[in-house]
Amino acid sequence: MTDISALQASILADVAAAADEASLETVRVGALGKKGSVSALLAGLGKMSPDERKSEGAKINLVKDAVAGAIAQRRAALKETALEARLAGERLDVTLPAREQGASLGRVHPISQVMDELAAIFADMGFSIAEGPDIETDDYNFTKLNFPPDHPAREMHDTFFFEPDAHGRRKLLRTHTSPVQVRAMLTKAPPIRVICPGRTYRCDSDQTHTPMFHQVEGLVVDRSSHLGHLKWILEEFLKAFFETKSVSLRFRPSYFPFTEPSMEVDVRCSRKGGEIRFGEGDDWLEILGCGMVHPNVLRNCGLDPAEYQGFAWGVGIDRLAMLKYGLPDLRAFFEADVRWLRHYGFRPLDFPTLAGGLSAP
Ligand code: 2NL
Repeated sequence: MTDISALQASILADVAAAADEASLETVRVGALGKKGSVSALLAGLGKMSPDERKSEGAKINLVKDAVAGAIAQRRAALKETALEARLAGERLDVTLPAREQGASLGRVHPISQVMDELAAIFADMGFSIAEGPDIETDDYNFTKLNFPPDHPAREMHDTFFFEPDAHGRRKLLRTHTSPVQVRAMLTKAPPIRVICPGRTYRCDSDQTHTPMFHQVEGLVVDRSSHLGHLKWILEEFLKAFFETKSVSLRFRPSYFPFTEPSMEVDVRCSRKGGEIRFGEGDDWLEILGCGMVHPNVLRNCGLDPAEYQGFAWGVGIDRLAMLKYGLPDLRAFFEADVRWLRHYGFRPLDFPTLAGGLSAP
């Protein structure tokens, strides 16, 4: 074997043996670099006779091409292997359960938890959930709901109004979620079964009132919906929500502009040592307001009261959360104190289901 072919064989062996791109580069520099072995042969051509130079030059160039080709091939192979190894290492099984650490970091606010519980309870009874804007028109918030023009809720000191527009119309922060039900009646054909949870606003701020609070309202409209249905739904709702075998309810006559008749509902409870329990005792706690949808409201929302009737109710979510989870101070709900949330919040993956138990899955 000539020196040249021995050199070629040795370089090709080194190329084949290079285990990664870095060692391949070392082989390349050692052969084809400025001071490389093949480059040294080429540099030696200058000292040769023209004939020698011609035959040796051709041989050396063949070696150079063979080496360069082998290096390119090896580099491509190494790149592919490296990519395959990376892909194998980065493979992610998205069906694995979330890591405990991530799941234990955040907390679900009690209000969000209660909203999720309400969704689970009412979805099971065939209700859908509707949402609407926080900024409403006077028409949807008051007029369509049968509030007379001089009703006190329309005063500046009760409701947050925006500046009037060019036509003198003032938008406002909705004072209840009823406008969402108005939108439902205007856009859907009965039978209607919706619950509308969301933020609501009133100019009110003391121990038990915050300017922003949360409400859930429910609405059922059909040809023959009646108070019997309403009572059953409220009973099932309160039983499921407070996770008690039975509840007993007391309906007292009341007044709302948008219902007739209107009622306030008390739930039987016991109060011992500052703890409220439902489904037992001789005390009563006012929990919600309800009634049959006023014929004017049906008419204002495009439904013929001679054909359809319905019932509705409204309940404060914040108070529901306080009662169920024993949270003493409403104002702490909105202080965004992470220590409070860490204590009273819920684990994010423990979302409520009827089958798994609402609050203790
Ligand atoms: C309460 C009382 C109530 C309603 C809300 C309603 C909505 C429409 C039509 C008729 Cl669109 N009624 N909602 C009815 C009765 C009572 O809320 O004390 N909430 C905290």
